[in-house]
Amino acid sequence: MNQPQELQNKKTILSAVQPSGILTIGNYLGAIRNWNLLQEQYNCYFCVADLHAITVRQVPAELRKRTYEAFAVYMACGLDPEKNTLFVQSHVPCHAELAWVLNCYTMFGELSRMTQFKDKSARHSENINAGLFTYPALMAADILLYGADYVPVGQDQLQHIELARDVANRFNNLYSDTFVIPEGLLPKAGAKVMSLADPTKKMSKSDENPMAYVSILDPKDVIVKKFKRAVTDSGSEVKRGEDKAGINNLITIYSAFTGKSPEEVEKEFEGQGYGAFKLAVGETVADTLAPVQDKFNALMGDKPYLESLMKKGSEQAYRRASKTLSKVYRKVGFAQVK
Ligand code: AQP
Repeated sequence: MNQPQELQNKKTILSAVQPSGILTIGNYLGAIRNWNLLQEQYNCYFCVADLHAITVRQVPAELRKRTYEAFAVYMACGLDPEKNTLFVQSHVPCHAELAWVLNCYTMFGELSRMTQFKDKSARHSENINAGLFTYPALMAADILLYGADYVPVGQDQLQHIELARDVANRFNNLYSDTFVIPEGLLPKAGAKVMSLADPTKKMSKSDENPMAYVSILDPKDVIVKKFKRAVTDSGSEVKRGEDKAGINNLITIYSAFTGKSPEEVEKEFEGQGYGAFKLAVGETVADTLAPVQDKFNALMGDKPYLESLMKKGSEQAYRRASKTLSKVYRKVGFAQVK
């Protein structure tokens, strides 16, 4: 099927979030909120990365539920299924297939250097599986299948994008131009939201301490309580500084949610203590998320509708992805019969 002219001229975007927990304000600020801004300008593919999620042990029924929830969160945050291709990764088999091929073009040494692998293998020492190690090859497949020019992500994923670029270049040099070389796109604010329990660590949806993260679906009282209890230093001035990781993080969050610069935030709270500031951050975040939560609840109440969109999205994604895969199979020398 030929693409309409307007899609042919648009650059392509791909991004994803793993349904490994309820999505957090880190995922929101680092990724999904910015996807919204891109959907008009680009040809966008957004997927729920369930294949990635099983690199860490999941409870099957929970994973299934989280997959629906993540899909509904995407839409509740404003992603329009008419303008974007929204799909679930495991519904498009090309991801797993290309990942296998790319595994054979990704070096052991490269994978060993990945920070996420080191962090996650330390956190899950009982289950350091091969999938956790080769995760970046699957992520490269996600990106390269769609010829993505840009991949909007939080800072933690830049290293994986760098690796996807290296693998794509290696493949292109060995054969001929096959893959578009992707670039990471960082948000202006909120590229790295830190844990509320330990502000030297990234906020993660799978953190075992629920006080460490704020989920997009947390009720207002819970959000306010989590910010009230956020770990900060012993000072009282709302001002950024070295050794003030906690307050720096809260200023970043408030600034990302309000659009105010960190300097403006410091001025707004001059002379007020941490208590007043934490309350303001909690209320602002909760009030911004309230309409998202309302839309989410409505969507989750209509599963057949969500499933019809998942199906449509995966068919659309498959059409694009299968073209890239068959090109790759041809280049590496697999016999193809019609
Ligand atoms: N704390 C964060 N600040 C800014 N951006 C973030 N992202 C994740 N955490 C933050 C961005 O969200 C997108 C999806 O991430 P993912 O779910 O695929 O994997 P992740 O980066 O490992 O996210 P989590 O929440 O930490 O998941 P778990 O706990 O399962 O490992 C990416 O664009 C990421 O940059």
